[in-house]
Amino acid sequence: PQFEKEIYYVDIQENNFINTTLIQIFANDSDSDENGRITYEINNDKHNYVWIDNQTGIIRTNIQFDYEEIRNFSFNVTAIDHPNIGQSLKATAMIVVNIIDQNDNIPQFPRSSYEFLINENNPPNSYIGQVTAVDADGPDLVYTFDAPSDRIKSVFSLSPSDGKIFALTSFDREQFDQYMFYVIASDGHHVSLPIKVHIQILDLNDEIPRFIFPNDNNDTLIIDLAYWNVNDYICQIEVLDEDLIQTHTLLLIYHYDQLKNYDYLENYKHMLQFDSVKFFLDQQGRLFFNSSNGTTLNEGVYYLAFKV
Ligand SMILES: [Ca+2]
Ligand SMILES: [Ca+2]
Ligand SMILES: [Ca+2]
Ligand SMILES: [Ca+2]
Repeated sequence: PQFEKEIYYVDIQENNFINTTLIQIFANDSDSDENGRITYEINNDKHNYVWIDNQTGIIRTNIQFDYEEIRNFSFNVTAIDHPNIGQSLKATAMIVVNIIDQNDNIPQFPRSSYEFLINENNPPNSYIGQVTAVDADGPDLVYTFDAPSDRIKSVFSLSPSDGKIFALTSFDREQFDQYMFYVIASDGHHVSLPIKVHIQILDLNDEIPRFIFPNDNNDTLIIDLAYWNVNDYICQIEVLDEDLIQTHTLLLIYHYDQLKNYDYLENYKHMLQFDSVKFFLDQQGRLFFNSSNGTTLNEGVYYLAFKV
């Protein structure tokens, strides 16, 4: 017997049905009758992926192929004649099977949520982080926001090809300290489940502390000596610093020299007399009369200055 070819090449799409016909092979034998009757066998088929009809030479699949598991395989087939007398004669051919990829996997993110941190006051177009999905069919995925708000679209950009997230603008933690949005990955046919991206804006010391009390419109306390005890708490000096980390220090001013950048007061210097020694501030910014140095409060006006 003699095969038409030494090697047969066959393509088959993955996800085939079992028993799909791969190919029909044919060997010629010029002898007549039984001398020329041929049967076929598969040799060295360790994997058992296919089976052959030994009369017709039709080779069919035993399993459903998965391109992501196996991309090609080969095996040998033998054609045997059946002589009335003497040894049977054989011929061998090789079958090479190529499995063709289908887009049969959905892109998947390894995590359902991501958290990224970025300092406020970043320059525009700063890189924040990257989200990456995997797809067993291949790496060509497109990343997009999933139903983003106008605000998210105006503040973040997402690189479609690699899932990199950038800040379009500079963040101010004192305005918004976190953002949340969803990202999906598409392979052109399947879309991943949305993943949650949480972006936290980290604080920098960029806010100037301000006095809430006293202030320009409210800077005087009236105490009635008749009802007031010398050890009583007087008031809270209130300072607002919108930074998360409170690094400011509140001081009671004793001398004009402790003030900086107050040159405009130069002309009033002789008038600036502070009664600070009669008072003290505790760590919490609460103001008390300083009864420890034997001072007594008399009727009159006392001037205090604070610095933060
Ligand atoms: Ca595939
Ligand atoms: Ca895919
Ligand atoms: Ca800020
Ligand atoms: Ca800040």
